[in-house]
Amino acid sequence: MGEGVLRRYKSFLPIGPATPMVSLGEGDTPLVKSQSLGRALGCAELYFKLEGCNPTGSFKDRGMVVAVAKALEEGSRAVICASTGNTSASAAAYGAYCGLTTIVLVPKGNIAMGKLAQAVAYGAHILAVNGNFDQALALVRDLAQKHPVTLVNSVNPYRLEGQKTGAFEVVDVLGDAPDYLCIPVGNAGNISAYWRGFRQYCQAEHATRTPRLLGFQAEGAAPLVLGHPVAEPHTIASAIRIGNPASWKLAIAARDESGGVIDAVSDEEILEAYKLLARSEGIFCEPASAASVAGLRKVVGQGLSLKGKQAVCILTGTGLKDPELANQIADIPLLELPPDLEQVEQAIVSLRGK
Ligand code: AN7
Repeated sequence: MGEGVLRRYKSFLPIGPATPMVSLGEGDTPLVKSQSLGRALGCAELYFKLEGCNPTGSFKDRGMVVAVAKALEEGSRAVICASTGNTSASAAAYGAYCGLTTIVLVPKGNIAMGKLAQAVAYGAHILAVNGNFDQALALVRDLAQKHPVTLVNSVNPYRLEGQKTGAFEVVDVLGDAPDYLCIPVGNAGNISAYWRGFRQYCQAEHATRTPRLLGFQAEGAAPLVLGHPVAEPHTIASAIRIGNPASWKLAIAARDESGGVIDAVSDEEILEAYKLLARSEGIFCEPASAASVAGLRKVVGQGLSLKGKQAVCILTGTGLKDPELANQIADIPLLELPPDLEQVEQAIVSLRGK
C-alpha cells in the first residue's frame, strides 16, 4: 500500500538499477462498485476507478513518476510540459519532490482554478499562452528540442509506460479484464496506455482476455470521431479541450484492436453524468472524467446491452479541480440564516419540501 507504481510494477516498467525509485504514493486507487447507475444501465457489474485519489488528484501521476524518475536518471535538471491543467499539476508536484525546475505552458483562461492553484503552490514556472493546448504543445516540443529540458507530455514514452499501470490494477482487483472499459479521451495518451497495459497483462498471463475500449471525446473537441484535427476545440470539460491529439494513431489502434469505439458526448450529457455521479454514487469527479459515464449511458441508450457484463469507467480526476463549475451549476440556493434553532428548523423543513 502506498508503495507507488515504480516499486509495485517494476518488472513491467522500463526501469533499472540506476533508476531512482521515487514515489508520492501514486497508484493503488479505489475501484468502487456502482450503487445505482449500473442497475439503471442493466449492467451486471459496473465499477468506477477513482483516479482522483492519486497524489495530485488525477491519473497523470502514474506516468509522471516514471517520466521524472527517468529524467533524474538521465541527469536532467528541468522538466517542461504543455497542459490543460492536470499534467502541469502533476509535473509541478513531482518536479518539486525531485528538486527539478518545472516549466508549464497552459492555455490562458482555459484551465480549471484548482489545477492552476496546484502549479502555483508547487512552485512551477507558469506561462499562460494566448492560444489553445495544441499550440502550447507545439511550443514545448520546439523548446525541448532547443534547450536542455526534458519534455514530460505524453509524447515522452515513459508517460504511457506509467499510465498503463491503471489497467494492471483493474485486473489485479477484478481477477481478469472487464468486458468494457470506458475512458475519456483528450490527447489520447491514456486510452493508448490502458490498451498496452491490458495486452501486456494478457501476454504475461495475468489476464485471460482484453476489454473492449469505449473512448469518449467532448463533441466540440472530437477530432478522433470526426477523423480530422479541430482547429478551435471547445467544451466545458477543459481537461479534454484538445483538437489534435498527440497519440492519435495509438488511440485508433487501441480502438480497433480491442473491438471498441471512440464516440463523442455533448457538454449537456457530460454535465448530466457529472451530477448523477455526485448525487447518486457519492463520487465527485471533474467534468472530463464524467465523459466516460456519459458515453456509457449514450451507447446503452443506442442499444448496447450490458446484460451479464462487467464494465469499468475510469474517472480520471477529482471534482475539486474545478470548484467554480460545481458552484456555477448548482441548483440549490445557499440559505443565509441567523444562528437560531427555530429558524434553522423551519428552513430545513422548507428545503425538504423541494
Ligand atoms: C481529467 O493535463 O491533456 O486522452 O494536459 O486531465 O490521455 O489526454 C489532460 C487530459 C482525461 C484525457 N481526464 O486524457 C493535460 C491533459 C482528465 C484529464 C484527460 C485529461 P488523455
